[in-house]
Amino acid sequence: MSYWWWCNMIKKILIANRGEIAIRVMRACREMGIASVAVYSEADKDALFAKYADEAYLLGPAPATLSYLNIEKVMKAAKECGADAIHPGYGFLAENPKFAEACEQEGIKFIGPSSRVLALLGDKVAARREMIRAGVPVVPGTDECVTQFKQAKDIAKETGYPIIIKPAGGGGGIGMTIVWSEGELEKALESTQAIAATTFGIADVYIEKYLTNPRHIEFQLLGDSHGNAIHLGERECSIQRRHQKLIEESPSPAVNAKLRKEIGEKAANAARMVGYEGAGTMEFLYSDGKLYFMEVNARVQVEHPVTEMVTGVDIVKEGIRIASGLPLSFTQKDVKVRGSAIECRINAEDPFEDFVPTPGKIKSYNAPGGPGVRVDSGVYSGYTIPPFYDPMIAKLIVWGRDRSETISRMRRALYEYIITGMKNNIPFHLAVMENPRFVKGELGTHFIESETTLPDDMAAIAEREISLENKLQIKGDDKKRIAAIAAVAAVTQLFSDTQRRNSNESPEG
Ligand code: MV4
Repeated sequence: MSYWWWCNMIKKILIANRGEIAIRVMRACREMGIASVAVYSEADKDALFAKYADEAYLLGPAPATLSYLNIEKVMKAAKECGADAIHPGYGFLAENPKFAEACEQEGIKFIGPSSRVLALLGDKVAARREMIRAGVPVVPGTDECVTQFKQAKDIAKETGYPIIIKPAGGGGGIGMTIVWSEGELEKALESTQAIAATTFGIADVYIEKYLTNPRHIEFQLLGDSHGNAIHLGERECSIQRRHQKLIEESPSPAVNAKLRKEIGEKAANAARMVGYEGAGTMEFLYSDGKLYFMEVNARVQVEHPVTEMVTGVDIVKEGIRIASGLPLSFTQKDVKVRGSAIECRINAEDPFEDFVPTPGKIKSYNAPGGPGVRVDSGVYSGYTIPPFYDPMIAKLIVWGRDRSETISRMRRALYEYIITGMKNNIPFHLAVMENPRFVKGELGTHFIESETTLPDDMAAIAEREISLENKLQIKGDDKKRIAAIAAVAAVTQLFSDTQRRNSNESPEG
């Protein structure tokens, strides 16, 4: 049964975002025969996404508040170009109910959930309550916001210490306080409320039992406007630093088919219950074999490609179909998780210097390829990464028949990756791909800080292996070049020594 003739198929999409995710959406548009419109800031004039689009509008100066976060400017561009829909990507305005509402009022389709659903899920206390109602297991704690010390004390007595106080208007780890004993509670409650008020404009906080070193596991969901909702299995995102994910994978080494089905179906059911439209993610903490709901991310996420690799579903295209009023193009029983996929976020940051951002000009660039390799990026050789936004250069995603093949393939792809001109975190990814606990799948949210050998491992790999970049004598910075010449000289020496030893003839002939 084909629905195209009665649905209101989108013809032109404005992408209210930048970088790789803007290109990801435009790729879907091109495949679907939909026109794409970029909006860009003065800092992004030369960015690939602004060139890739069929049309491009300058929004304003580099600071996001004057460009990508400015609802009026984005709406003006959308009206001017005659877009019938807006894709928000991730970050910026993606989960802003006011932005979704502005689209609804202008009759421009917001590709994602309704402003009502965004507001509900943006309130973390309301979202928790809704999930409890839907039968999703949540972390033990409150089902309403906590205002009084007495109230907090009673809850903490029930759950036991440690506890964590979280802002109701927050998410993503900002402004949370861990409390280890009752003595610290009153001060912690007051300071968290104060931080919540200044950061999110709402002083409301809630309390959960604090789980020590849990795994971060999230379920990918898709809901349509016909009351269907399905899940695409889970991703594990435990490898992160200061709430910035660095490596994600699907499936999680900790989740078996039974747990996936049980939690996936509960998550999809909850999405159906709230009337969720589009792509979304339900975040869980995993501890002692159990999954506990934390929050919903009402958007397409950075790490969505690992799910696309193992399920074969194009999540972005499906989101556009849903926004056009079409039903999901498949059912839950069509979904199969096949093989294993890992994503490494390649960032312009120095892993040897506490991951400080290193934006700047890319002198030369060669992305990896070959079997099972996907690169989602918005850069090119000669492009300068601006300092105003996040320093992600690319996402390197690989697929393999099993996790072990995926890890070998990732190591191979990282070896192929050439980015010169600025420091990047490829040495970090190489070290993790060799880490014995990572290889065994023993992960937790404190992985990076507890794997204290990682800095030495990074240095050791750089010493041991001559990079492809150095073999090709592509100029990085000078220090690296000198080191490379020395390394090549050492290997040449070793090689001739070995040859001499293995030869029957004496070196003198
Ligand atoms: C927690 C937790 C332990 N127990 N909640 C941080 C990000 C935000 N989405 C929730 N976060 C956490 N909530 C309870 N009850 C530990 C974290 C946490 C974390 C979670 C996911 C990924 C990385 C993390 C790093 C530190 C803390």
